Amino acid sequence: VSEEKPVVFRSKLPDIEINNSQSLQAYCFGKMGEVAARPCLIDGQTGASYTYAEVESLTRRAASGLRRMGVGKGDVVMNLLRNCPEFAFSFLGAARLGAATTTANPFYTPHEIHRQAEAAGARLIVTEACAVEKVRGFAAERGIPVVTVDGRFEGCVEFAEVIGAEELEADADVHPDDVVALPYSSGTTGLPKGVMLTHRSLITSVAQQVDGENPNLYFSKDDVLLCLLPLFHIYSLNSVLLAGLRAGSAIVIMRKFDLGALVDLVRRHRITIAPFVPPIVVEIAKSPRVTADDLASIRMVMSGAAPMGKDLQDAFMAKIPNAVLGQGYGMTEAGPVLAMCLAFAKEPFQVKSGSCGTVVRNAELKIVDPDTGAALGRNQPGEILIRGEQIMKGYLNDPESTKNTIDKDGWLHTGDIGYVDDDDEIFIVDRLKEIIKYKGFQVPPAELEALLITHPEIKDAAVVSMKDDLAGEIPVAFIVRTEGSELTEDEIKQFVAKEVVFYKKIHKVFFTDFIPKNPSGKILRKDLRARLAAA
Ligand code: AYL
Repeated sequence: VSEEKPVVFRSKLPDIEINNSQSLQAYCFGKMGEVAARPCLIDGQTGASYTYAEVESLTRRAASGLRRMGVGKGDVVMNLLRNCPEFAFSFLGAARLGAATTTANPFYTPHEIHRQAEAAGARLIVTEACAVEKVRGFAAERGIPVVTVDGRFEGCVEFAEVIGAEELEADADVHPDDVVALPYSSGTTGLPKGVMLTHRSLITSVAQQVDGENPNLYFSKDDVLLCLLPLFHIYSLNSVLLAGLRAGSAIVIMRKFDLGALVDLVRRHRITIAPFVPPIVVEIAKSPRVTADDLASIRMVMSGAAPMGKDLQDAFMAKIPNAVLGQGYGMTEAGPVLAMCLAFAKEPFQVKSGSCGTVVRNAELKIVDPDTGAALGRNQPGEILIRGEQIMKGYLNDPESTKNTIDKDGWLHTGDIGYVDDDDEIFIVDRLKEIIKYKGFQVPPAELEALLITHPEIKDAAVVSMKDDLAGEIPVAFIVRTEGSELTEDEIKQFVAKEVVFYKKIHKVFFTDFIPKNPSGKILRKDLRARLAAA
């Protein structure tokens, strides 16, 4: 009798019971009895430190302030912020009201901000000096109040005022399927869409990481987490802030990346856990300014959001011999974590360099042939699918895209190509979807193409990724000019740069006579990437 090939992959850790019918804030502060007086958030810039009891109280006060400004159940608040404690107060305050938070990069251009605020139906915007001018006019036109965390600006309300004296007496009743976070992601195709993450999905995702007798991602009350990655991105919001709160760890908030400041914070606060993305790992690995001594307190380095190859992983480990270095694999729509390095477990497993982890517990993972949909066995690369209560409820106001991403059996299609090896470790080898990842940030080609063809001298355009040592990938454009046009590469680059955040800039332009497309008009990106490889 031949043994049946396993087609559904599971964690090596047993499933646990997850109480995901409570509210996200109740879950995150679930261990208040043990941690009330311990440090919770530390502002790396000012040194201000808040205990768990203080943070909980501040989120109740933020809730009553937001309610006074008109925020209620089912509403959306936009956090347009770099990392700061107020991000957490506002996010959890809104959650207490039964409202959701949509997060965006404060360095977005006005156009990018307005588009998201509009699509998400933002009722209030919380922002800071660097973005105030970009939202003020838009917000005034639509009667949306603007709150600022770092100073007084005409027509805006200071966050300190929102955090009034009184606490919200009781949280709004929430249903587990109510949306609490609304990050934007373009998923496997097209423009950015609102990803509806519910109380149930985020509780499940955090529990899959840090709960249980042998948590997959072991954070303890004695750990000090570095919160350097932007909280407007789901990686940091979920795996650093929410997971850190749940575990009762201290979280040191860093506003912007700088190697010197990073070393200072690690030394001053004895940071034990450092969540990074590959470009930061590269920079630290390469910098002679950062020594093993500087990083001595760190026991765990996480990397995610983009591929980290074996060579880089090995080079970095030489610099930080006493720490475990591993990867998490996530996708905003997946809640976001699909897989986590099992060497991060309380009772760690042996893992291989270059792997992006093993599927999280309480979830199922499948690898399928992208053409036939047939499930594949071990060591065979195919599209990665995930199922479990952590995945998104769907895209906001977009049932069509939702249907194309989550199939009728509840499997979420990632658009990533990978395989599961004999030890249940996942290796990502390619990407089926069109998204470009610049230092882990999403660059949606469809957005840049739509922008490019608004230029009167551009007849057709296609944007694809090109490999880059520093950023991982960079966006480059193939352009068909209109008859007689002498539009230059620089003019095209500038045209785009004016309209988009820095990481979506076009790095190279290739002029061509036509853009290869299939009969239904879909751009054949593989052909274009092949042209790049041949060039
Ligand atoms: P999004 N290795 C290779 N590619 C990765 C990895 C990884 N470790 N992680 C993410 N990606 C790619 O929505 C992959 O193509 O979310 C995936 O579909 O901005 C896409 O990035 C998703 O991009 C964690 C660790 C969250 C990672 C994340 C990733 C969130 C990025 C929580 O603990």
